[in-house]
Amino acid sequence: MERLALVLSFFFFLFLSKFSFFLSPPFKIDINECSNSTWNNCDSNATCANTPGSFYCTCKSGFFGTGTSCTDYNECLNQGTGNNCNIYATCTNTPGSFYCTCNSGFNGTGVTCTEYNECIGQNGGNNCANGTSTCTNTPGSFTCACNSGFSGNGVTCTDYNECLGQGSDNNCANGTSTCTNTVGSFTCACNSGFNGTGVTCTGNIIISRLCLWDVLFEDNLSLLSCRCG
Ligand SMILES: [Ca+2]
Ligand SMILES: [Ca+2]
Ligand SMILES: [Ca+2]
Repeated sequence: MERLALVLSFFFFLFLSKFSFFLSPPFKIDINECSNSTWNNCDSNATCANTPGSFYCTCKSGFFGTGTSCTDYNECLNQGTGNNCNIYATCTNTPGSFYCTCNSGFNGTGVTCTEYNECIGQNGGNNCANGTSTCTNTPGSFTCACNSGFSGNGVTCTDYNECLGQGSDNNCANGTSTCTNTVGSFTCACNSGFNGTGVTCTGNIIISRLCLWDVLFEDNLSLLSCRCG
């Protein structure tokens, strides 16, 4: 009988030692390992959860791993859940998260980015030459081009002298009119003795016998300026 009591006592002790965490004091008090970082081995980027007799670790949002070791997701490389940055934004990775910044030429939160029109002076506007060039809006930027009659890079534009005979820069009547350069353009005026727009000039010539003699025998070209009369 004493032997049976001894065996029962042994098994009762074994039961208490194995399953006492289910019981309330005074049998055994559960230690909350999560209440002190030195009592658990969770990563600094993990959340500790206490359980009866133990604990477990779960990596925080933005991290992956076992819980005792957690690594940041680089959302900008589309790890984990990726990122929601706009196609016109730049993604920057941070520990546990990321952020989006709209690229130059765009306004917004980074998740939404709206192109703005520098040509109507928004956000500092543009640096096109004022009054002598034309601004053209482009996605994320703008371009400047000198207006007709001006030369340059669009940021600085200077008047073009069409009267210097550069190619077909002016359409003044050749030989019978005079070209005058103006800022951004030019004018043509018929020479003295000719009538017209300057682009076309008609000579008001009265050919006398003397003049005809001059034209025929001295200088054919003088017909244009012959105003004998
Ligand atoms: Ca991250
Ligand atoms: Ca733009
Ligand atoms: Ca000009």
